[in-house]
Amino acid sequence: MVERGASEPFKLKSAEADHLVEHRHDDDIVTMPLEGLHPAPHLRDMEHYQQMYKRSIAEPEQFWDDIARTGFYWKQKWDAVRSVNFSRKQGRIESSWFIGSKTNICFNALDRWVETGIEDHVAFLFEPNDLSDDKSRREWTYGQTLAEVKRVANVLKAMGVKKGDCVTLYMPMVVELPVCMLACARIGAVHSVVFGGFSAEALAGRILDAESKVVITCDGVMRGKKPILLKQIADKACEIAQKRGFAVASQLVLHRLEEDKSTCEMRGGRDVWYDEAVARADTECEVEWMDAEDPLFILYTSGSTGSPKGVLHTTAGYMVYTATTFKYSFDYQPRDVFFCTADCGWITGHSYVTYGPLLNAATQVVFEGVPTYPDAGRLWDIVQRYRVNQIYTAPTAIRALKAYGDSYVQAYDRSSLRVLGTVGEPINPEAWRWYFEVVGSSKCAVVDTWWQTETGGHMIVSFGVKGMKFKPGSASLPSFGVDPVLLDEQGQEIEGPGDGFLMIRQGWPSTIRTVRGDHERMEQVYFDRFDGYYLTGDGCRRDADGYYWLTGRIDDILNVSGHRIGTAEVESALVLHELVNEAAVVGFGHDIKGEGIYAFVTLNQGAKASESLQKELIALCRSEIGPIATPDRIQWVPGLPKTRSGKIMRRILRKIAEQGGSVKMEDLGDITTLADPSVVAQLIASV
Ligand code: 6R9
Repeated sequence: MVERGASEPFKLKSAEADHLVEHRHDDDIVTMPLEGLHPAPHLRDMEHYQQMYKRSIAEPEQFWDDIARTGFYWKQKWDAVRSVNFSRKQGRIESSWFIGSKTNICFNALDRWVETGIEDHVAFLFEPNDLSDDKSRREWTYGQTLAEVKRVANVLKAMGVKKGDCVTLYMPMVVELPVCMLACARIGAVHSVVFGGFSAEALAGRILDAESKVVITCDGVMRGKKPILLKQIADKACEIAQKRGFAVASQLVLHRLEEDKSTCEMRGGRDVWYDEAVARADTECEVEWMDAEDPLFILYTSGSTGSPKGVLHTTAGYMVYTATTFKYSFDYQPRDVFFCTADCGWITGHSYVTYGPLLNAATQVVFEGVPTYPDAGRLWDIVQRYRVNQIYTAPTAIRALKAYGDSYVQAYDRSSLRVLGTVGEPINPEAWRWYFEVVGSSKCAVVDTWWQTETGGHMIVSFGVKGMKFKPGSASLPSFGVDPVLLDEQGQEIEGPGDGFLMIRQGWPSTIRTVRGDHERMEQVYFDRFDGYYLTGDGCRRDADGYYWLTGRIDDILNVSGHRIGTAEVESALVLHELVNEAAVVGFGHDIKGEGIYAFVTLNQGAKASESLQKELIALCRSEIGPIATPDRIQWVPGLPKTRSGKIMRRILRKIAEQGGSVKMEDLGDITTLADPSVVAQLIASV
């Protein structure tokens, strides 16, 4: 098997990421509409934001001490607020917060509220895939949620799960998913949620890496009109793990399909139905008091090299940061109804479905389906049905819905909305305007939130505060405790306006702690290139008003519909085919997805390109990774443009992917370092 080709070291490439951000202007300003403000907002105005922000940077320890002390329950208080080292020259990279304290995030999310007597307050409003499925549509109070969490926790204990063990969750977007996450947290188990769209191969890799003896899954789920048979995929993943010498001991299986349970194959001694086990389980379950830095979860995310890495977050810092950002970014107020459309398989679902909202005693909608089923009005039907105050979704969804026209929005009452949140990729101004004008009737704040799996919570935010000047397409201003820095190629800090690598100078409470099983990899990826800062992997521009404009990844990570996919992962899948010699994958501008996947493939001697081979390669990407990794285009090429040291010059491929056969040699920049410059003309000719 031929290994995928390495890339040149990352460079700022904002010009090539232009498709993400076309038509963005510093002086395109929309003032925060007064109608969209709560009468008693958490942030009174921009001065209040500035004052709090400045304090969070100047006196971070006092700032976070105040917030942590007043907003949470601690079994034991901390001895020191933090200990952070972002410099490899100074030693091991570390980030520890609320050192010496003991707490439990599940207790803070549930028991705390039930103990103050608000057990009847609604935590979740479950909205099923099918509009007419009234028997599944239900409310979960804080009391009911806590009771269910305790039972699930006891089931896990009975399966032998102990503090520190990892449990893999492969589930649809139903309330039982956050319930299972909280059950893990309650007993000190570490959860690893794997998005239900990942393949058996991808799931197996994550089960193996985490050494999960217990997997929680579901017979299947309808997403729109499509059934997804999760249990079958989980079984296949267990088989793959078994072949590699690892046995999954138990599967806890939720019953969600209409079909009779008997249609789902259960293996004796290993598989247990969730409802049956939970019904039998004890209703009392003490919480496990956790050290501040005890692991809470791992979440696998794509990197620019190798297989996805297990980003690890711990207990106290993550808890304090997600709760605080939820409150301020969305101005969440008592009795508001929040609605995040993200799946818990992504970090957004962790921080802003499971943890942030519950830590604020919030009420939120959990939606099982997709925004276009039964039609493109579904999200607005939900907004009207539950009188949603804050909606949080991704630019790719906004663009997709915009394409169906305004009538789907206008058919519903959206007057409850105050905040329109966005996350996942830069939002293009056209989508921003539509969100603001059509969805929000020019009355709501558009809160753009830039952050990452590794940062745990919001980092750069366009706060919907009185006096805020929104700039469509700019993530805008740093959140509390976040100190962004732009560096040039030489590692010099850029003062004032400029374009550079986006770095974060000082630690914030929910900084990535490590990559599971490989602290060295974590140090290398995020702290090696520029000593003393956290490397975000994004390029960024700061304008004269101090607003931040994200310009796309500077590494080999694609952002497809707001989901991270490493080009390396797709390339590794493609080269598994016996006829493929080499593959190079780049992104290109895609109207709905933001970025599409473009694969350049060279075949082995004698092999012939064909439509059926193309289908086989697509199937391979889907089975190795999942449908989100399906290449949009495959181009057969005689060779790849490589430097003399064998590195693929991806910028050439990106230009071709973007402009096709019309690309001109003179637009490609310096190609003299290529081992064989004649490859380029052949590449263009083969489009
Ligand atoms: C939360 C999440 C992180 C990468 C990040 C950046 C891109 C996310 C963005 C954004 C511009 C925003 N990104 N939000 N770019 N504006 N508001 O998406 O985490 O899946 O780890 O992806 O997504 O490139 O580096 P994750």
